[in-house]
Parts: sequence; structure tokens; C-alpha cells
Amino acid sequence: MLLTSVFGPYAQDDSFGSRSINPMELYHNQVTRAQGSYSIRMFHRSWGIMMIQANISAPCAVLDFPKRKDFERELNQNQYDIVGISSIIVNVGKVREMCRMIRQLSPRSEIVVGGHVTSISNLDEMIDADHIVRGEGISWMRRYLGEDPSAAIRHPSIVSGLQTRVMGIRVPERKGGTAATIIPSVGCPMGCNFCTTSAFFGGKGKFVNFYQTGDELFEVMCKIEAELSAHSFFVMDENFLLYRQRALRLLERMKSAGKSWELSVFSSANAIRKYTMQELVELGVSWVWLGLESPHSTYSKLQGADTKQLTRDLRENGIRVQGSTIIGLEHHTPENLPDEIEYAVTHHTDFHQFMLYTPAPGTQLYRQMAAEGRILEDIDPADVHGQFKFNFRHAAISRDDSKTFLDWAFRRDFEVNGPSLFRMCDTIFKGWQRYKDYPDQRVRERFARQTRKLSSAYNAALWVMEREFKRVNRHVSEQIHSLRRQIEEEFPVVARLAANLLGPVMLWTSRREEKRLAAGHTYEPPTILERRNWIVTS
Ligand code: B12
Ligand code: SF4
Repeated sequence: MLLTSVFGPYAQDDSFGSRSINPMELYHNQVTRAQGSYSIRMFHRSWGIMMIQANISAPCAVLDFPKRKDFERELNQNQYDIVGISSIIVNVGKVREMCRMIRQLSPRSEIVVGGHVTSISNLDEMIDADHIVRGEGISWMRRYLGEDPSAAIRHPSIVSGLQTRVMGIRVPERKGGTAATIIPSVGCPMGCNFCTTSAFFGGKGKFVNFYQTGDELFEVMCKIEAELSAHSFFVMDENFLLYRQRALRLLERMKSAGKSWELSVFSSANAIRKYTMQELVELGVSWVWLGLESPHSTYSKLQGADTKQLTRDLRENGIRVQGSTIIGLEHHTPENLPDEIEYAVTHHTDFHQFMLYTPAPGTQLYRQMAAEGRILEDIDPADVHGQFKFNFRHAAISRDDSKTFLDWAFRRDFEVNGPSLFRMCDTIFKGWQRYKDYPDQRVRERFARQTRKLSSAYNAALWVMEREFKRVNRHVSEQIHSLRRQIEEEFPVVARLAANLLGPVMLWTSRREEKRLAAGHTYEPPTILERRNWIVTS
């Protein structure tokens, strides 16, 4: 079997649906896109097909981020019984082309298409596939192959990010240096009306749990820690903290085994409030993706939450906060949207994602808008990714203005709060100051680990940002200066050496990167081929 993601290049405009505005990069696509050379750039593998591959016994190759010629070569050089394609809706044009290529080059292969692209209700009329698989794919594939669909889930060891780059420098990759991805569940029971992930795995009240208990999760994390030497985990679960019992059992096991792990999690505001700060810190939560949406939204996940205070508290305790705000909600108008953007920006999060309100097929919002005749039918799916323009008729905001407001939000957040890299350093330092003498050694170790970078490379980066940001916002530049001074007082030798020696080099690489970006340079992920249970026949 061949399991493949859609072909690249991704960050270039082409007729198959690639868009330069929609790169295969989490931060640069939707979080730090307006931050120039300070934008944090990295790629993430296609975890869905990696999970499927690890959980079947058939010989299986995973081809990630192929170019068309790689995909063509793979089909020509092997006789695949099954070719599975994983895609999201924006890339449906690529899926169509890949199905066409399979029919031509490997006519005996069965074509299986899975992932969020299958939320398109008439997908069968758009592509030539044998099976369109909606929802959870591991159990489907096991059933299809005659294996046990309910067998325990084997978690592959996944390095979360690849080829990280910031300020024009590729961060060296070393074993254990990058977080490992762990996927405890898919879906989310909160069922917010616009949420594709929730809708795709059953909607309100439903989700698919791969690991029910804290004990199971702990065992998986130990295995991955041993294989990757990782002590940091990117927990890919839409609302990890919602399952308090599981999280607290994990904490118990971590404590008794002395595990000084760091967790990056997604959480709704009401879920996070079920924990004391001490519980979060001891659980190793060091980064939280928090949906802020809008001060006037009625989402139950936000009810009763003072998100500004929450953000402040988290950052004061060394927990980096990534806020997420929606632009173009029903109540937005050109008059009130600037205030809402200002409200978002004054959360002073470490990172801030802004996304257009986007009805995507399969969601409650899409059904409602379709019934009201408000979906714009003639928009190419490749342009519906939340970072361009509305795909629906908004009562008060035009399609063109939706982009203007979105771009403005990113720029405003950057100008008011400075580079996310600086904000992140600020949070790490606050955490270090508060917890460096904490009684639990695991916690002390974690902050000491994070602070090692702060006193070296990050301090050099601060030196550069302080200089460069004077031209953008003098007040932020002064804040950066003050943070740098505090770090240098705490670590006088290393931090000063780093700023003096590495700083000028980073200034140069950063300026060079700005020029490259201004000239339209984009980045693409590497093509990766991994075979499992493979039998070589001659
Ligand atoms: C990691 C990620 C990315 C990575 C890309 C990784 C990659 N290699 O493609 C990055 C950060 C680059 C990214 C970018 C984008 N993403 Co994204 N991303 C995710 C995220 C957070 C996790 C995906 C994941 O691995 N989940 C865990 C795995 C196990 O679940 P899964 O992928 O769904 O796979 C399961 C099933 O879908 C199914 N399955 C999947 N593939 C296949 C294949 C076969 C053959 C079968 C049978 C089954 C099957 O089985 C799997 C196991 O159950 C999801 C949100 C989420 N929580 O899922 C959004 C999500 C997939 N992304 C989304 C979007 C919109 C984007 C962007 C357009 C960004 C943006 N502006 O919002 C860009 C597109 C970039 C591009 N040019 O293609 C949407 C998709 C919406 C939709 N309806 O299509 C999601 C759902 C987020 C959201 N809620 O809006 N993304
Ligand atoms: S809480 Fe977040 S993940 Fe859950 S349904 Fe709402 S938007 Fe989706």
C-alpha cells in the first residue's frame, strides 16, 4: 500500500491549487506571517497517514510532501494494490490530479481518499476514487484489510517539527532537540459551529479517543521518550485539558517516575480553568493554544472566562500562550471590528493566530449558511483557507475588506507586541524567575532546560530585535532591552558573550532574510519516503 500526502510545491501559485499565501508551515501560514524574518518557520509531517501506517500489518510506504515526479516515480517503480491519498479541502485539485495519475500509471490500484477533503459532500463527482473515507481512518483501514479495527493503537515516534528556521538561520536538528508529537484523540466534543475538526469526527458530544487513560498515555510517552530522546511533547488533541481525570493521572505517573516533561497543548478557556496553576505547571504545560474567538461570541468554551487575566496568569507562570481570534463573525461590522482586533491584541499573548470566519463543508455553520443562500459558489476551494477572503456573504463586511481586516490584525499584533520570539523569551524568563527554586525537581529541571537557550542564542536574538524594532515601535524595543538586561544580570558571562558574538551574525542573517522575503522567497518541506513491513522481491 502507498499512503501519500498531496504533491507540492505548496507555497507557489499554480493551477492545481497551490498558493503562495498558503504555505505548508504552521506559524508562517497563520500565526507569525506578518513578522518578517522573525517569523518562526517549520514544517509538520502528515500525521494521519503516519498513524495509519503504524497500525496495519500490510507492507506500506508513506510518501510525504512528494513533488509530482516523486509520486509518478513511486507508482512506476512499485505495483501498489492500494494507493491512499490524504488531503484537506483546499487541496482537492491535487487529489483529482493524483487520482488521474494513478488510473493512468497504476490502473490495478484501488484508490482510497481520506482526511478532511472528504467533508465535501459531492466529492465522488469531483474525483475518480474507489473509496472515500470519512472520519477516523485507522479503524477503517484495518477493517478494509481484514485486520482487527478495535486493536490497541500503536503510536509511531513522530518528531513534531522539521527544518525550523528563524531570523534567516536553520536551527540545527539534534536528537531530542525537537518536541515529539503525540496524538491522544481526534475530534472535540465541544462542537463549536464553525469547527471542522469537531464536525469531522462526529460533532458535539463526540470524539475518538486513542488513549482513554492517563496510564496508557504515560506508557506511550515513555516509549517515545526512549526512541527519540524527547522530553518535550506537542500534544495533538483539540482539547487535551478537557479530560481532567486523564490529565491528572498522567501527572501522578509523571511525578512518581520523576519525568520532567514539557507539554504543548490545545485547550479551551473553560477547560483550563478546571486546573490550578500548580497542576498546570507540574503537568509540564509550557505552551497553550487558546481559542479567544471574540469578546462577544457565545461559545460555551469561553463562558465566564476572563481571557485577558487568564493569559496574564499563564504567562506569569512561564506558560506561553497562543491566542486565536476569528475575524468576520456575524456581529462584526467595519465599525466594531477595529475594537475587537484591539481587544485581541491587548491580550498580549506570545503568539496570535487570526483566521477568517469560514464555513467549511461538513460543519453546522456551512449547513446554516447554505440554507440561507450565503455561500459564494464560484470560489476555488484552493482559496478557502481562512487567510485570504471570505467564502460567504457577510451582512456588513465585503470580501475584499475581510482580507484588509485580517492583514491589519496580524500587523497590529506585531507592531504593538513585538516579535513572538521576544514575547516567548519574556514568558520563559518569568517562569524561570518564579520556579527556579521550586520544591519539585522536575519543574526546576524543565525551566532550567528552557532557560539554557534563553541565556545563549535567544539573548543574541534579543540583541538584534532590540536594535531593529526601534524603527517599528520604540516602546517595544525598550521592553526588549529591559528583558535582555535582566537576562544578562542573571547569566552575566554566557548571555553577554552570546549577545556580543552571536548578535552581529544574527543581525546580518536576519537582514539577509528580510531581503530574500521581500524578493518573494518561500520555503517548501522535504520529500520523505518511509517503508514499513516492506518485502523486497527481486
Ligand atoms: C498539522 C496540521 C497542519 C500542518 C500540515 C501537516 C501536513 N503535512 O499536511 C500545517 C500546520 C502545515 C497545516 C496547514 C494547513 N492546515 Co492544517 N491542520 C493540522 C492539524 C492541526 C492536525 C492534523 C493532524 O495530524 N491531526 C491528527 C491526525 C491523526 O488526524 P487526521 O489528519 O484528521 O487523520 C485522521 C483522519 O482524517 C483519517 N485520514 C487522514 N488521512 C487519511 C488518508 C486515508 C487514505 C484514509 C483512509 C484516512 C485518512 O484518518 C486519520 C486517523 O484517524 C489539523 C487540526 C486537527 N486537529 O486535526 C489542521 C487542519 C487539518 N488544517 C486545516 C487547514 C484549513 C489548514 C490550512 C489551510 C491552514 C489554514 N490557513 O488554516 C493549511 C494548508 C496548508 C497547505 N498548503 O496544504 C483544517 C482543514 C479543514 C478542512 N475541512 O479541510 C484543519 C482540520 C484545522 C481546522 N480545524 O480548520 N495544517
Ligand atoms: S473548542 Fe476548539 S476544537 Fe473544540 S469544537 Fe470548539 S473550536 Fe473546535
